[in-house]
Amino acid sequence: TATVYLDGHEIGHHYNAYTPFSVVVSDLEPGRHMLEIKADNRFHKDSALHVPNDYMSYGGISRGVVVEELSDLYLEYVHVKTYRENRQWHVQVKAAVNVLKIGQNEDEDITIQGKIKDTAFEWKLADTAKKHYEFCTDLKINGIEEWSPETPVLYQVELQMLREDEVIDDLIERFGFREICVQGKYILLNGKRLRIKGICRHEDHPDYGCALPYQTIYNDLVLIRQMGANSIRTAHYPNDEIFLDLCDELGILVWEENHARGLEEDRMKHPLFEEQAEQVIREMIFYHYNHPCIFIWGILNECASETEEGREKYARQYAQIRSLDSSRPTTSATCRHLKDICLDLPDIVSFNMYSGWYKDVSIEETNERELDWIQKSGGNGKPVIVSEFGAAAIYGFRDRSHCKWSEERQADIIRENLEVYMKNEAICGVFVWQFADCRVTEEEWFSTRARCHNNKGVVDEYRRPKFAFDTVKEMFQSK
Ligand code: ADA
Repeated sequence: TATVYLDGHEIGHHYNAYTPFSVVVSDLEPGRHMLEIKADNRFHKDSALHVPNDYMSYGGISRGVVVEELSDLYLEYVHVKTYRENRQWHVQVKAAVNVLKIGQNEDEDITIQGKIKDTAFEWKLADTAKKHYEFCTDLKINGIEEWSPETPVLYQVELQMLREDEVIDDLIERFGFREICVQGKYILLNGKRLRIKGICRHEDHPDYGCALPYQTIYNDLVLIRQMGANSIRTAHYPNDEIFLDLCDELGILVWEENHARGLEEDRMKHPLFEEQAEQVIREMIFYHYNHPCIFIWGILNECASETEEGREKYARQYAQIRSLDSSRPTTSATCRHLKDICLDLPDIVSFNMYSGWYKDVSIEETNERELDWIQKSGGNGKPVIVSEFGAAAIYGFRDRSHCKWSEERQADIIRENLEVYMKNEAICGVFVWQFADCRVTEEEWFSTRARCHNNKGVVDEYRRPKFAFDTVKEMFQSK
């Protein structure tokens, strides 16, 4: 939770650590001012989402702070949606202008000029009688290169707002020409079937907590690309925009999800749950809309989707996502095996399964039973993703008997799972749990998490590869 003060007066308050927020202050006198931001990571009775968990809720300011001088009219956002119609690429550009001083520009000519490649467009602000104006234009663009993991080509939309001939604001955003569709049991990227070879990643590092600097994020992505992965799941919250910018540039597909992990029915009944969960979705989509790397919006990892109360909230959140962005499919990683009552709601069915770690069961039989049940319980004909599987290992612990917690056993279990999932035509993607070992909260988790870490990383928290790193690399690069 962040509280923002200017010259000692509270001007803003924001719950949740993972999504951006902004505060506009007008009529500020020129001169020196004091901007203070108070970050509070304590678990609190008014917090429905931040609870003791299998990841760390760090304190401190974990995202960038930007101070920007605005004119009395400013461009609030620009959203770019790309799609193809009869092989012709279209760009739908939506933007908004906010007016801080109503009626101050009645007789002035206010124009918003836009440009994508060599295509120009223009909007006129008829008056400044309202606080907020929205614009939308649909353009046909030729001669572009599509964005994909193989060719992550990026373009810019450039807006300028002019009062008479003076530029009073501009806004430049990057985007990519790509289109995500669900067709039967397949996810299509630009019309081609995707096979997701993914890994789940927490924002966590022993030197930086969750506030990883650019180079550290970049190094993670290089390692993940070396593994032959083409996708990352932001378990279990929206990620830093530096991460998303880098995934755009490196062509790494991202499943981004709202902030929730393992909230049972009683927690989903928290009086502030809906308000807080839906705020994360609103801010996640508002601020991350233009990133071509994001191909799926996820919600509510392993929450109470086996209950009627839970179903109602899942349904609300899927509907909210679709109302904010119709260009990306939805999903949720479930662990309510053989009892989930929400599989008819998302576009893609995803499940977490730890065959071979928590339960020494046949991976093949467990998978066949799960897939059969999904087909009969609302997921029929939909794409299926195994959103988590894996095992723990303590870095450097070798054991010739391959006992549990050894690097050998982790590699064995991951290999056996990938052999089953990657050859199954009903499964269009997998996400290994997880990239790096990460801190967990001591409350409620220390006893089952050696070192107060979730040790299922294929690299340890210092990014030192375990045997499993090589196993994932061999399997991802061979198929
Ligand atoms: C769940 C959960 C992950 C992690 C994992 C584990 O699937 O979604 O956050 O806790 O289990 O390590 O057991």
